[in-house]
Amino acid sequence: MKKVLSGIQPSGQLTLGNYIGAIQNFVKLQETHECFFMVVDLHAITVPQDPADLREQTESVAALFIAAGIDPSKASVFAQSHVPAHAELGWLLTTLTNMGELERMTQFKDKSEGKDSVGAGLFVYPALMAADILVYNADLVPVGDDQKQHLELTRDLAQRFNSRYGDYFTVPEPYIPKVGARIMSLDDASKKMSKSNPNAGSAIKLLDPPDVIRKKISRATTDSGREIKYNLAEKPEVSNLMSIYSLCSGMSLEEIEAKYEGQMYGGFKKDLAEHVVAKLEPLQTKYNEIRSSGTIHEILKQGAENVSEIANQTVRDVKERMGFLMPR
Ligand code: AQP
Repeated sequence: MKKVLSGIQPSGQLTLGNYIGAIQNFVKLQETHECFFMVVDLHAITVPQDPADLREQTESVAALFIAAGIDPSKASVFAQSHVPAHAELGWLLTTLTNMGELERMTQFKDKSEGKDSVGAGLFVYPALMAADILVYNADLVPVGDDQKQHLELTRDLAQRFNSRYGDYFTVPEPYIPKVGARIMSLDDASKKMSKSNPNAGSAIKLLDPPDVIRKKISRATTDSGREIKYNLAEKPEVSNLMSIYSLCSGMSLEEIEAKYEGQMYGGFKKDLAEHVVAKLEPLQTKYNEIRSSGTIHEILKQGAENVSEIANQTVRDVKERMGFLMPR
């Protein structure tokens, strides 16, 4: 069975972008693949995190995985920091990574832009992401469009290791959804919807109450003109809302255009809000049940136990190949 690995940072409340671009695919893939789904807490600390928030968000992301339909009896769900082999392989791979490769990463450029001081962790984080994937020799990595460049680096590092130390790592493939790979901000369609964007109106959070969702959508930026037409170049804001509409309602973009022909943005936005509310309601109900059941710690513990042996073995193999004196 092919292996799938992916993770989400507990760096804020998850957004509709994280759900559509990533989690929905996790749920599908668990039926056909051996899956590893992580809450990547070591990645989250590449930007400052309040300790209490980090703990809460880690539990919350894991609960959202389960609420969205990830079944811990089918997929291993765990916290990255509970499996120390990730950090150890991350260091080994950092030493194989060139500065120039890291400097080219657009996510680093975006996240460091305009900051007086930028942590070194943010810079080297793509090597840790490579370790997350390679430590299980994953074949497939379901991610949104924004992670494509990091995955390219992972592939390069796997190939570099294999050519220096002999064939060992599987070179993983990205699995990027055809629709929904990049949901954009509600206030600016040139930026992706992000959980850490400080402007609350920019993102629909998975746990937003219905009235908050309605308000955010009614205030979402729309392009000048009136037509409800999908045209990314000329109408990026409306096109983004149409994508969300399509993904939440199951209607095609053509059907949406036909339904709102000759109408203005108001009615379209109102209906869109109801589709988003309906999509998130069952997820929110399930989430509340899981949080009050107190089972998340046990699920994460079990998940880490399931995967630790594979991860530890990979680190032993890699160290042996690299020439470390192994303890006897
Ligand atoms: N807007 C998006 N549209 C589609 N997919 C998205 N993803 C993130 N934003 C969108 C996908 O969600 C997964 C989790 O990503 P992450 O938590 O590791 O970090 P990220 O990509 O940096 O996500 P955020 O929400 O923007 O987090 P912050 O604000 O902390 O940087 C990935 O598969 C990603 O592609």
